[in-house]
Amino acid sequence: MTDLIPPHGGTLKDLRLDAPAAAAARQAAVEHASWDLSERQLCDLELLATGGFSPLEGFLGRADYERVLNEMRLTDGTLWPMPVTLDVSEDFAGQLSSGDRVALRDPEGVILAILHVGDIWRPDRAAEARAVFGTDDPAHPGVAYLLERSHPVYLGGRIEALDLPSHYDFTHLRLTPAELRERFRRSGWRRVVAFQTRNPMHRAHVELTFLAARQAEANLLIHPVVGMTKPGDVDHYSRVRCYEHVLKKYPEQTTALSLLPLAMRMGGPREALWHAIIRRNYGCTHLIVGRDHAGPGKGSDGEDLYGPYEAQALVERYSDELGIQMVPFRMMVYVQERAGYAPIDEVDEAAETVMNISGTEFRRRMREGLEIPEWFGYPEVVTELRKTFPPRARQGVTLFFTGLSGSGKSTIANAVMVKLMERGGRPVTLLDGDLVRKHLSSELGFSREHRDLNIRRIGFVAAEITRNGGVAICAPIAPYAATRGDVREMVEAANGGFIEIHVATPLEECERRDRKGLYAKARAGQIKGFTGIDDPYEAPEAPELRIDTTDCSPEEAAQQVLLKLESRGFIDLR
Ligand code: PPS
Repeated sequence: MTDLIPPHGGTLKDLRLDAPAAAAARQAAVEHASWDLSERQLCDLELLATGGFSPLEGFLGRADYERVLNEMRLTDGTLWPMPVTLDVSEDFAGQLSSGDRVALRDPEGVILAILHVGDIWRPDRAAEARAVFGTDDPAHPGVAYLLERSHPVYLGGRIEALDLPSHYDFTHLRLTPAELRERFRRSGWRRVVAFQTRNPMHRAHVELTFLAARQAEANLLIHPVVGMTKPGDVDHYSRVRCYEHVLKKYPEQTTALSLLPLAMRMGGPREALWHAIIRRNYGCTHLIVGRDHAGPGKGSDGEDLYGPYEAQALVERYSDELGIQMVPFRMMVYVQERAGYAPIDEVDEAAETVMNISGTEFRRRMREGLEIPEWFGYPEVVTELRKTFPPRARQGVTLFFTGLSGSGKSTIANAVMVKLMERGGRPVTLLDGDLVRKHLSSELGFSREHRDLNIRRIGFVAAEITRNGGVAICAPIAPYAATRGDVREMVEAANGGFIEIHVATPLEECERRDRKGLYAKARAGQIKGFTGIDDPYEAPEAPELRIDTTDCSPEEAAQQVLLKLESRGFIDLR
């Protein structure tokens, strides 16, 4: 096999200043405007600084940006498929002119780089989405980021890096392009095939990478992205622990693991080209491009946004100028008769039995604590993932009671709390409306704005309790549907359950009980903006449970909640 590519990938543009120059630049920075980098910008800066984005020397200026959008090239003609831009607010951009310098800071305020401002412009972000991602459908995570989260003005310009963003996790695995090249050189690795991933690795991935390395007669680099991946992905801490187990499955001295602090855009074909250039910069000679590489999933119409092998086709088209070769791969499946894996296009599906577990099915089995067959996953990896995704019976959960004042929320919530404490097994916290207003929200009143703030605070605390495996029982009025929806999102993002219980006791009954005498005062005009009287209550349309306490005792209501928890798998009553 001929070596088409010089080993270890051409000239690196390392943008870091030496120590004395960095110290001088840091001192001079007191004069500059300061910009606090977002999570995505921090990732981009790190790859710019270390040369992961060579040949870029900073954030793209306007002419480069436009040519990248239209032709995937910088103005000097170099292939570059992805805009790497610094987006800032209108107000901040208003203070700047071309020629100024800006101190770019991390969230703690540490100056990481100086930007020499060149162009300042207001991009058409929807047009950018269509050019880069082929769509402006916000179901595409890259589009959603661009349209909903990025700032409206771009700053282009050269960067001088003073420090890399600090990382305290897995520092032994965070090799820069120069360090990785050096490691390959020392080990005598002249051909290295990189495997890009944002998911935990199972047997199929190991088989695929093993075959790819054999085919390319190369050593293997597992090079997972640990910057930003697709929303909803497994967190990188859990994934890296899995990769460390998987590394032991390869023959010794053949395979390395290093982490890539890239912020993915889920840009499919363009992103695959970008990944190839980045891996070339890291000293690799080959990149595996599989099915649906860097795929964003489905659009709002339920159709796949890119074809499964579109990324391979685009990388193939530019193969002459990339400086790294693609190892294209079809999906690997388990073939029962062979008791082993094979690329799907090499299987005779009429004569052989193909087995596969989709990502969705895998997640379902994990959630329900079901068996994961050994042909699919390594037991060590499954055990690791089970720590992160315990079965429902060990997950945290939020019980969110909502309803009018006097509807019975607190009474049922207290009864449920006591029942759960009696059973044991999970820590239980009650965030009752009145309790929260005393301890968390004592300065708030009952305007819409204050009620929302109150509910969001409850949501934040409930999400943290849920994340850590506890049961959070909340019982505020929470009159607004949109705010309740936000709380649901916060809790579900914390790897736990959210059960909304509408305590639907009618207003007449609440008013008849009037246990605190507040309805009488509200009717008399002594309390203004009282929920149900002169302030709205938006009843939930599809709560997990609805209870009217008019003819139902607290014990019976609590029992309904426990049965709901059981039917959802969060507790086992038997
Ligand atoms: S909210 O809307 O969810 O922020 O309300 P919450 O924190 O649950 O507080 C409701 C309790 O505050 C008392 N209270 C009022 N409720 C509604 N409207 C007005 N204007 C109001 N003023 C005081 C009332 O005791 C509520 O308690 P519960 O337990 O619901 O009866």
